[in-house]
Amino acid sequence: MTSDMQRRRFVRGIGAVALAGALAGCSGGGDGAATGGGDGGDSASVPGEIDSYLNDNDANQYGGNAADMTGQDSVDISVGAGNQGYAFDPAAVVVSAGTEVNWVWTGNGGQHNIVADDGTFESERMSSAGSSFSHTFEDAGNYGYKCVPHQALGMYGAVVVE
Ligand SMILES: [Cu+2]
Repeated sequence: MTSDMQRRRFVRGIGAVALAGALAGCSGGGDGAATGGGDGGDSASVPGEIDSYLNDNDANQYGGNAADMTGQDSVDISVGAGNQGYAFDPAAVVVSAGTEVNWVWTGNGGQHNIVADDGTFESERMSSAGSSFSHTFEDAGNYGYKCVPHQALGMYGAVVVE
């Protein structure tokens, strides 16, 4: 039952994006439904559980909102962002179920990895620019993760799957 509801919401999200795209062409103004076409798009609110998780761990680059990346087949998150390379950018994202998230290393900040708190995904430690790690989120839920080498420096992030 839960998954039926989620599937319906997912389908509706796709429809809204397709419709918005058809209507808006490449104008992109307005405050309509999920546009999410490019980087740095709309922001979305963050579930309390994830907001606490990121605040409690002093997550770098987290300002209380998530990037709304719903309705996309795949999204990119930078690994090694910020002045010192100890951040994920965006630190928090909201995606639709079925989305592939690609973490892409900037080459800054030394060795990083991606480790989900609940063990759902875990990458190798890598440092070279262009290295990447992907995970497809099939199930709705809140997924907090961190870079183990830099967890004491606030290198935390989260993926919220709708
Ligand atoms: Cu790191």
